[in-house]
Amino acid sequence: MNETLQPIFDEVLARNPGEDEFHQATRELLESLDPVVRLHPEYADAAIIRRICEPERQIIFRVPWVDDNGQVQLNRGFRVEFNSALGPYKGGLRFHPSVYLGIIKFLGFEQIFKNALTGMPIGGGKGGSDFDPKGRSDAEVMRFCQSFMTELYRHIGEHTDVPAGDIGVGGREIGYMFGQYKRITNRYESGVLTGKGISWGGSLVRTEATGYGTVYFAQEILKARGTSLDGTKVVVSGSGNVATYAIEKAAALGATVVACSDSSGYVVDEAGIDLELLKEVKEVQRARIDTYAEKRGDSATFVAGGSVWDVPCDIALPCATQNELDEAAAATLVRNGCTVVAEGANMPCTPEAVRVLTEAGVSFAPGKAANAGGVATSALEMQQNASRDSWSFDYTESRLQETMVRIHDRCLETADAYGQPGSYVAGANIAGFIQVADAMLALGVI
Ligand code: NDP
Ligand code: 2IT
Repeated sequence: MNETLQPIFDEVLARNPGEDEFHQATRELLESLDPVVRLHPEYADAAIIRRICEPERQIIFRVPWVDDNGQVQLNRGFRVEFNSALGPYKGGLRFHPSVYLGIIKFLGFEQIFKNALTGMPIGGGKGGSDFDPKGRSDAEVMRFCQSFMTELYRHIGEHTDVPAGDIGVGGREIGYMFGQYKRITNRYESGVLTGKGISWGGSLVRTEATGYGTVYFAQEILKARGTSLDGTKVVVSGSGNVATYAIEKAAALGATVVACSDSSGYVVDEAGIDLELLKEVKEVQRARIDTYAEKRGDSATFVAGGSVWDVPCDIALPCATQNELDEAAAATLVRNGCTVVAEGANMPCTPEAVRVLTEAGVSFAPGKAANAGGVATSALEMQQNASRDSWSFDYTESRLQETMVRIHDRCLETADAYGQPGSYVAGANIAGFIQVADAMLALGVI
């Protein structure tokens, strides 16, 4: 890091002790900004980078709720409103036992630049709780969501802060939270949350958008390399929302998806993952991934634990969680001839993995570019809510696809302009940063 950026990073470390994932995300961004600060001293003069690394507001709250046995349970809720230079704070809510302030801050920080790349008028934020929905009844999940929203409602609004889903938060949870918001405020304010059900203000394609968008991004990378998805072998990690629809779109574009996973292990299915069965197991039964292999019969095997990246593939789509693909996994992918890695999840590749992939000539697309289709379609949901309209599946999907093509091209053009041809990391970080930085300069010292 250069002499302007290093002290800023040192300040981030000192101000945010123990928040490893937040340090990782800020370091990765700052490492891309060397050519930017040389060309634009005005950013340093206005302390833009220092201000961008400090959330505008951080909210932490108690979430008490009563379980099915009548016992009082206690969780912690978070909402980090990171940057509103481009629009209302926008970003998902994550319910997972690993959630603490450092995870929410890394996600909120990434969201600022991802949202800028979409070209939509949305700022960056993220929230969640250390609540673990696994094994909880619908009634318990509802009571938790209602308690969570009983505090969160006072901080959000269609012009203020618009949450959505992330790990552990899907249509069911958004429904319970929207219901409680509506009850407390006595307003049918559709635009306060995205990822809503279709019959009550949701957008077609939002459910599919992150996974589809990641595959569209991979398709653009392959085009730039003079090839296509057709006939390729793909490995996807995870088996949640993003993974499911990445599998669906990759298969639709002619690839065979030979493996996917959850935190218990992975399944290999050389005949190609049977999507209907996967949805039945994961979305309807909320079962573990070994149930898929049991029901699938001969073509599938379940491997307990282990690394899904051991399965040979041409294209790898990490769609589970942060730091799930490390240096050793990257080396395995390279050895097996993988040429493209596109992040459906947020920061799934460790910095060492990114280095191994890049040095081997693998095209690597960071999450803030490759998974931006989810939040971009959330912005389309907000547009539909604002105009009390609802668009067709095909029209909405065409808007998603155009957005992914535009982000892809903007990354490559920006990387070229700043002397790092072919680097999606440099392109995404620099293009996203400049857009937010220019808006912050215009808005004064706030
Ligand atoms: P889901 O909760 O639907 O699915 C998460 C999947 O990842 C599950 O298969 C889960 O397995 C696995 N997983 C989660 N945590 C871990 C862990 N610590 N170790 C191993 N596996 C894990 O979440 P989403 O699909 O929505 O999110 C996946 C990723 O995509 C996240 O990084 C999220 O931030 C990112 N993302 C999501 C967007 C969206 O629109 N939903 C948009 C952009 C990015 P298990 O069930 O065993 O925990
Ligand atoms: O990480 C992400 O971009 C999301 N979880 C989606 C955010 C959103 O507001 O749709």
